Amino acid sequence: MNKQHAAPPQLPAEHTTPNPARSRNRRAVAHSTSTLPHPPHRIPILGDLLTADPARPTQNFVDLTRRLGPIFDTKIFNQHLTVVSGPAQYTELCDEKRFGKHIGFSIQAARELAGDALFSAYSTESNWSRAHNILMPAFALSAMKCYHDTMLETVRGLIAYWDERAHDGTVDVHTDTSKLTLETIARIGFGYHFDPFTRTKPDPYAAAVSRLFAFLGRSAYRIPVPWMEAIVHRGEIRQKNSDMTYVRQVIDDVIQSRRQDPGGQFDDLLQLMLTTADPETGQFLDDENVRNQVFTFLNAGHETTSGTLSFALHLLATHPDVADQARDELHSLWPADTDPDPEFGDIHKLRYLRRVVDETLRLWPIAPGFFREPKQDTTLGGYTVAAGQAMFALTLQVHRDPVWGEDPLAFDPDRFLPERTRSRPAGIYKPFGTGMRSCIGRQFALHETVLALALILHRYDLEPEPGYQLEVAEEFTLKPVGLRLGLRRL
Ligand code: MNH
Repeated sequence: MNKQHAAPPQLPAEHTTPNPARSRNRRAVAHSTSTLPHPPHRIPILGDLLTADPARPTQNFVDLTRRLGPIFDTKIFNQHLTVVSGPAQYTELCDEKRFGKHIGFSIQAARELAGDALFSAYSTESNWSRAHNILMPAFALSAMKCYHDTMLETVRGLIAYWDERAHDGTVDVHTDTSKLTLETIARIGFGYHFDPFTRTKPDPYAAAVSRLFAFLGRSAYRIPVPWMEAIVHRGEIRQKNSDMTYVRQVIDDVIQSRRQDPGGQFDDLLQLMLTTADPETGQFLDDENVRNQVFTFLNAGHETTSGTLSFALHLLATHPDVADQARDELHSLWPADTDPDPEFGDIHKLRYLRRVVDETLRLWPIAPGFFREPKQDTTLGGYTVAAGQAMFALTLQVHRDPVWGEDPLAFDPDRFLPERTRSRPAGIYKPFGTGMRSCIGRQFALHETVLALALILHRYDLEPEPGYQLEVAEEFTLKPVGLRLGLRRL
């Protein structure tokens, strides 16, 4: 069905928590979008549906930018979305005094599964600040020390798995990086082991979780009229409901057994959420919210990091000079003929490898943009924009703007040398979003990514598949399609 774009229509009101700002501003919104440039061939009722690209929505926005400029309007049925892709306007859109996170479109769909957990909460909901205050310390750079050993053990699981496959043919990169990152966040999040590298049958919990994520990813492509959706997609919806019941039950069982064992020694995120009060209000998170947070971490914490790893491996395989330079750095820590035993502090010594990751997230920001809305009626790029208006900060385009220099599409990790970073305008590099709603898991993702790449590069030579052309799919996040690499033990 070819009828949608990046931003699925909002769920009807009964599925969502009402947002007073939105209903108040509905009329102004319709008016202010009418003066913006928009895609050609717009028609009544369907809007820009016929020229939209449901499979590659944000890559299509990048193409549209060339024709429509730094700020333009798109419309699918009655849903407008203002796309902002000029570096100057993007930087303005990140001004927290005038703009904030917008909960609409796909994030509304996520609320059905994750409620008011960190990612999908309105900034004004008390559970947002409560969870933010409780969890921030667990995601500080210093906290990564506690997770380092678990991350290392999980990466070693992947390495052992790849060792067995290294001599015959190629590996399915994204499937395997996803196994790695889901396992890492499940262990660190709530002490759950999927054991994806040793089990022969799929874990029923992992299978349910991955079907739910896929369901969320497809929400843009279902009929936006609830009673029609219920009929046309009844099989998929029945599966979603039973998966959701099962996942809730598993998480609730873990929560219950923790509650019954208050003296037990656990040091995971779940334990922190169950035993820590918000320092500001003295309040605890309730069980339903804790369950939603666990589910959110499993989701937010794994697809993004696995995408980063997959694109980095593709770029390293196709730029052997960069891979060699990264290996030189690794060998200065761990000689080529040893089995590395990375310590927490080692990860921060790998400055070149970190630049490889930064540059990967520039060219392929796994979260290709984020939603914003004006706090009050204002102007942007010479256009009036109304309070509550749905806007999209198109990171994917800003990261490729000529402001990055001569050849913005070239993969050049040294762009992130401190002196070159200083010579660019600030505020044009935002792979982790912006302001108070930016990514809480940034240090977590960077530590895991650098650690995994270090062990992989130290052990294997990466061979691209002859003739492979990178194709990028979108399901909220970007991911490479059909990426396979040959691994040769070094
Ligand atoms: Mn993460 C928010 C990108 C890894 C947990 N993340 C965001 C946002 C971006 C983002 C962009 C802002 C979204 C918005 O404005 O609507 N996140 C990433 C990327 C990676 C990543 C590119 C990996 C690379 N994120 C992780 C990991 C975790 C995590 C790992 C958890 C372990 N992210 C979150 C949570 C939020 C978030 C939770 C919501 C924070 C909030 O709104 O308070």
